[in-house]
Amino acid sequence: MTAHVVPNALDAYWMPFTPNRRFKAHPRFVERAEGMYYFTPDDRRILDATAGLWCVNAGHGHPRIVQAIQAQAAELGYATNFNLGHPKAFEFAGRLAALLPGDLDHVFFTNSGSESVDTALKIALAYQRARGQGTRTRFIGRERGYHGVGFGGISVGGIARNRMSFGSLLPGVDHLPHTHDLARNAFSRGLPEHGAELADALEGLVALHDASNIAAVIVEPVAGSTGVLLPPQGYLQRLRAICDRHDVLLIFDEVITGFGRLGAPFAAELFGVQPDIMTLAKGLTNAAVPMGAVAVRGPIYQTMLDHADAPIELFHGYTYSGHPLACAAGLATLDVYRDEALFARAAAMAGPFEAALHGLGDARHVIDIRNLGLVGAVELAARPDAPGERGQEVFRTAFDRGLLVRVTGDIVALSPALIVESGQIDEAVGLLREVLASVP
Ligand code: PXG
Ligand code: PLP
Repeated sequence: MTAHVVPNALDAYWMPFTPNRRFKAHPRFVERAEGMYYFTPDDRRILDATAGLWCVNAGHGHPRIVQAIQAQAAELGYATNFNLGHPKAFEFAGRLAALLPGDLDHVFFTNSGSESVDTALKIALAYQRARGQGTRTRFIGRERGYHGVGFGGISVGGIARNRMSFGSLLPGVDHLPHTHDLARNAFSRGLPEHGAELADALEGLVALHDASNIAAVIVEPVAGSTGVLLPPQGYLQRLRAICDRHDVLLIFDEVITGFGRLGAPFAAELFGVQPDIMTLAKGLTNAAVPMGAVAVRGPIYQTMLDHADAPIELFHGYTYSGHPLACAAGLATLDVYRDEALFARAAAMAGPFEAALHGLGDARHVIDIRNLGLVGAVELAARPDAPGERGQEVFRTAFDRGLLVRVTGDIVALSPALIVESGQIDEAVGLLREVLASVP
């Protein structure tokens, strides 16, 4: 399909999270993008129902963000943030602090969600030590959690394939049970009714290890990567209460749920649950320049400044922390979210999105549909003896028909940019229905 791409030229690039042999035998390319659409080298239009990879929340190639990056590249392309400041990093941190819920008022910059997660875990350990609770070194993650691909992230993450090849990982990590329960909650609209009690497993782990050994619990408020697993009603509130009872930090990984995805600025606000630390990436810069961030509550930052035992309070940082292009992109992105009222728009489109998605309830292979804000999933029955194959075929067939979806196993996830129009929702769902009918 891409005449001017020579097959041998594909060999050098070891593609991430991709079956390289299969892809290179049947490659698929996009060359440019605008708004809700990608365009292939032969100029076919692909409706992007995934906002890139849950990240291009303001749509592709937003002119204000493009312009900000271009201007910044010409003015200051790079400056280290170690012992040297540039204004936009401070401005961006301040804008984020104002936007973030509660007293999440201090922001550490990274370059990805994975780096944000590993940074958050390190901050949790250093903070516990700084406040005289250095025995609190254990972490608690969750089955089917995705927290990126750093050693910390795969350790607290709950995906066997992301862990099994990589040795002994971080010691001292336990996992809560995941909350996905089709037997009780299939075809829920919004938050599922059953399962808040699954949070009580945290009490069990505290009883086993004693709170004095536990640094933090980390969860995605809504698990994205493993197939849009929604928290049961009351579940996150219960987790928060148990963390409070035992003085354990609660980290929300909002890499996907942040910046309007759920129809509120952050999941923490939608659920009314305040985490102690929040990890961010993706929508932070509309993915136009890679960037991540970790936000912490005032007392954590203050404790580090007051009690950490060296003039440098946190021995941690990246060459590209606070990169000027990323800060410029991030500032422009926040302007766009504000001026186009995109979080409110996501909330307004959530109803039409839910209605259209649940219209697929009678489509072939479908065993569940679930949704919240502008994220949704259609779970398909797996082929006996070939789990994931139907999903892969749906992905390829959809792309050939002009629709980009995200597929995890046999779960099709949709997370359109917050600029999506109702006609585009209908188009995406209509195409998906045709694809499901044509894939055996
Ligand atoms: N935490 C969460 C909750 C994420 O969703 C990361 C951390 C890591 O971010 P980086 O920027 O390091 O990739 C993510 C990323 C998928 C998929 O299959 C999702 C992500 C990444 C790759 C694939 O849906 N989310
Ligand atoms: N490896 C080497 C040899 C380095 O010098 C550095 C940074 O100076 C790194 C890794 C870390 O790179 P980054 O700061 O981009 O994460």
